[in-house]
Amino acid sequence: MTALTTPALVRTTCPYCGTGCGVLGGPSPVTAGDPGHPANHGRVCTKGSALGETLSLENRLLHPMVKGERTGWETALDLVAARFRAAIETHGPESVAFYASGQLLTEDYYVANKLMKGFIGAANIDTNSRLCMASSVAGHVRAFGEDIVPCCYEDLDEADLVILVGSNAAWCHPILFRRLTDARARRGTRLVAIDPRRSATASDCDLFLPIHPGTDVLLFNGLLAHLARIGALDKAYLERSTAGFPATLAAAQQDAPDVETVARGCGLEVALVEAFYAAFAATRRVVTVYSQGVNQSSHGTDKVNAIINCHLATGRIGAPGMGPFSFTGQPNAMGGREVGGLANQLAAHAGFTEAADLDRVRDFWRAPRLAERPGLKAVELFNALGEGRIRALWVMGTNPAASLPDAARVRAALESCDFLVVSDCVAGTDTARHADVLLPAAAWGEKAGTVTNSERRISRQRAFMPLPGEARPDWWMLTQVARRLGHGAAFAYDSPADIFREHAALSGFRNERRLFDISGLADLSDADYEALDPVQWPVPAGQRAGTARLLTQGRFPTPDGRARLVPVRQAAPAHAPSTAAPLVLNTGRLRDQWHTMTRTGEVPRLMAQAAEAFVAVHPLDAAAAGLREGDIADITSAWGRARGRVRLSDDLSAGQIFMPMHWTDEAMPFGSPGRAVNPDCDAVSGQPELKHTPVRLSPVPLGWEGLLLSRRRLRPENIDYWARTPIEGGHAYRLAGSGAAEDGMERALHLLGDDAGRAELRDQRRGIFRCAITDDAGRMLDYLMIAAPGALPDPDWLFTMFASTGPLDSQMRRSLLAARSSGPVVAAGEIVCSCFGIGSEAIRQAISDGARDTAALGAALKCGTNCGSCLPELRRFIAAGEGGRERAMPCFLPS
Ligand SMILES: Nc1nc2c(c(=O)[nH]1)N[C@H]1C(S)=C(S)[C@@H](COP(=O)(O)OP(=O)(O)OC[C@H]3O[C@@H](n4cnc5c(=O)[nH]c(N)nc54)[C@H](O)[C@@H]3O)O[C@H]1N2
Ligand SMILES: Nc1nc2c(c(=O)[nH]1)N[C@H]1C(S)=C(S)[C@@H](COP(=O)(O)OP(=O)(O)OC[C@H]3O[C@@H](n4cnc5c(=O)[nH]c(N)nc54)[C@H](O)[C@@H]3O)O[C@H]1N2
Ligand code: SF4
Ligand SMILES: [Mo]
Repeated sequence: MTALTTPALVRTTCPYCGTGCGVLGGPSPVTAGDPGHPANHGRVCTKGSALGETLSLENRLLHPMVKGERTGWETALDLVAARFRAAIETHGPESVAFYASGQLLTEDYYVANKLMKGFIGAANIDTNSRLCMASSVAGHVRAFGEDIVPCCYEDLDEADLVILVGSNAAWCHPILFRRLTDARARRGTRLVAIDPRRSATASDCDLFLPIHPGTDVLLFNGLLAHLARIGALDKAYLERSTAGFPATLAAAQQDAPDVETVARGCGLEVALVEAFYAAFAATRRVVTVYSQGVNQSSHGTDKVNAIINCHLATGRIGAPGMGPFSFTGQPNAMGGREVGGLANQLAAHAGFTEAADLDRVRDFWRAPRLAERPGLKAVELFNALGEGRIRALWVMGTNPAASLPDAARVRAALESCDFLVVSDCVAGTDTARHADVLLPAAAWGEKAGTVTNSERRISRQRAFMPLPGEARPDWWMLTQVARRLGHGAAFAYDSPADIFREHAALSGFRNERRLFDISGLADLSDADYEALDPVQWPVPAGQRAGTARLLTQGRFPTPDGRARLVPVRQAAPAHAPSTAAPLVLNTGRLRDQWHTMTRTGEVPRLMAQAAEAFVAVHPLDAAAAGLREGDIADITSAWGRARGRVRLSDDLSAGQIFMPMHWTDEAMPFGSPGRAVNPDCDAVSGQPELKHTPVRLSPVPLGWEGLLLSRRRLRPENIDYWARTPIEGGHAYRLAGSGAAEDGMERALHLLGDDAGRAELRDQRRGIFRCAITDDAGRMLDYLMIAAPGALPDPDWLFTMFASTGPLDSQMRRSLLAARSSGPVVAAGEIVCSCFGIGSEAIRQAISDGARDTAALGAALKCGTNCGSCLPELRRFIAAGEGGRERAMPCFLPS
């Protein structure tokens, strides 16, 4: 560890998930976990451990661009200001909008929000947090009077029962899941998963409830009714600290008169429901973790309140080891909520409903025309864009063409709108393609500011690399535009520290009730800010230390100091399956990818988990649709279409399919599920229902398939189906088409151009084609093979050959043309441990050779011994093998 704490290493924070791990960044560039950070104590997951591999400038946006032409900052900023000013003057302030991101730093976010709400004078700033945290925010506000996450990470260590609802933490918050499985090993914490899908998390929990999609409200209403029935409520707490209990219980009882009704409605065995209810009733230290299976629903806010109701009714909140705990998604999802980045919030946890709040923010900002009503929420905002009601839009730090629902419509709106500005770090994104102006943003490692994680902990992101090209931080661009719009005095910031101090001061300004208060940090000097240690809010005036746990006194930031139980009823999802669309499409994340893959999609070892977009299908549904493993399927809904490679899986029940959210047209056209996903939103939070869309599956008829390895980054637009994967030394392209193999050859050859050093093998009759292109020194540049569908060989040995930089010898050429490795090929199977590239086949072999636990697997293969993110999957292999010692399957059913 000493090597890691040399002065050259800079303490910063991981730019991925809301766990908010401390990372040491160095100039070499190296990255490692920061042993001194309280969120991770030095650990990092697969994505965090590969951060050093994402710092290349290959795909970066390095200069301002106007209509595809490079320009200077002055020209670009003048144009942005002129077009925003023109729209505001002609059509009013509500004709312009910002669409921001939980990946902005708090300082960027604060400036964007202040400019739009305080000085442009409309609240049309919304953020991708609408797709992510909006239902949790709304649920917190309904229950607590403010967007408060009461728990801290120590509660995960100290709980006796942890319920994960719609959270695949093993993949999405791996370091927090490690804390949970460590707590289980240390003190016997029991873990329950509630998810329609046997995710990596569900398969590593002690009890798994494979709930029918969208029925969480019923399950938790049933829990409340059950707790009342058996006398397990905390009457004193209810009386002293809450309001709304009788109506809430009545609603719950109407939904769930008995356990059998719940079991039927949720599609669960009665014994499973009983086991879960009994565990909750018998355990005081219960933490309920929830994430997108809860939030991304047309009734997401009700799901949140159904969960919180149970904690309030039993007083299981505000003490060690207990409470409702919404895991935040993005690195700064929480910071965005602090500054008020959502269109229905104002700033510093103030909303639009109270005149005093408006006055306070207006006075503090000295804002000439403060927005006085909420703006458009993400889905509405893009509808307005498509209808021409928004004339100028600035998208910063997010990729809505891929990540919003009904994405074909979003893409059309981006294309047709009057003026689109996109600030991003990378050049090619599905959204950037439509931009009039592209502004090059400083990336992680280059920019500085703060982020807040799931437990309200504010950590510094610090720069450890110089700004490349003409890239600039987002706060700087916004400030420059604000000055050009005539608001120079209010945006006279010279550094992130200036902005942070103002944000901290606003949080304490005439603050009588709100818990979000970091005014203790308002007088940080530049040096203090530079040295700021991770600290949990609130940090009220006169204080520098943070606060770990909130709501500890049974007092809430509501007018009467009481929490609200909210009566909720189970309702149907926005759209039910039908004969035209009989399957429910669920979407979510993979362990090794981050969102639209702009960074993780460039790292070969992170692409090893899945090379192409896929659709996980139950064998019965696949058979019904005429699909086999490895086929390509179209996924069609009433809104649009997506495409993926079929993976048979019984981790979902028949009737449900799952697609990862990560692929975009940059890596695989139609690989994003976004076009197919329905745009219905939760009525309270405005969060879209990204986890539940009725679809049908159909096979894509194929005449040929191909594999192309190339040093070049291509877009094989002339091919029906293609998917690009980075590999050592270049890129691999999976290709396929509906025509005859010969047609495939011609199309693929067209991509390669006329190169001299070419060796070919062509067999028209069998539809086989192979071609290797070398440079003058005999080194491989491109390699192409075409075969009948399903007949391509395992490509791993080819990748190895492609990675080597030496010239091809005659034996290599022969083996390339024969499409057969000269040495023995050991099929790796699906890669499980991406740190060491260990696949499922080797793991199964080691288990049948006698490995009985993850330690033995690690000793034999090294898998799981670096970042440990694959330990949940390794336990699953162990459990499935013979004589497995570590449990990874439901086991606390009543005997
Ligand atoms: N590896 C990785 N980690 C990430 C991210 C990433 O892109 N990659 N992104 C980050 C972000 S921004 C976010 S928001 C988080 C998201 O983190 P999670 O919410 O944990 O991840 P998801 O895969 O979106 O969805 C979680 C689960 O919800 C389940 N689900 C679907 N419908 C229902 C339902 O009706 N009820 C219940 N109970 N469950 C349901 C899905 O099957 C899925 O397993 O991850 C963060 N961490
Ligand atoms: N079907 C489906 N859709 C989903 C979800 C789902 O589960 N299913 N989940 C939703 C959720 S929870 C989320 S959070 C969203 C995420 O979706 P997006 O936000 O659209 O995805 P990202 O790929 O993270 O986009 C971030 C972009 O910002 C750029 N960037 C990174 N850092 C900076 C910076 O500092 N400044 C600027 N200007 N740019 C930067 C990156 O290069 C990238 O292009 O997707 C949502 N969409
Ligand atoms: S769990 Fe992984 S992705 Fe999330 S913050 Fe930590 S290292 Fe980064
Ligand atoms: Mo998210």
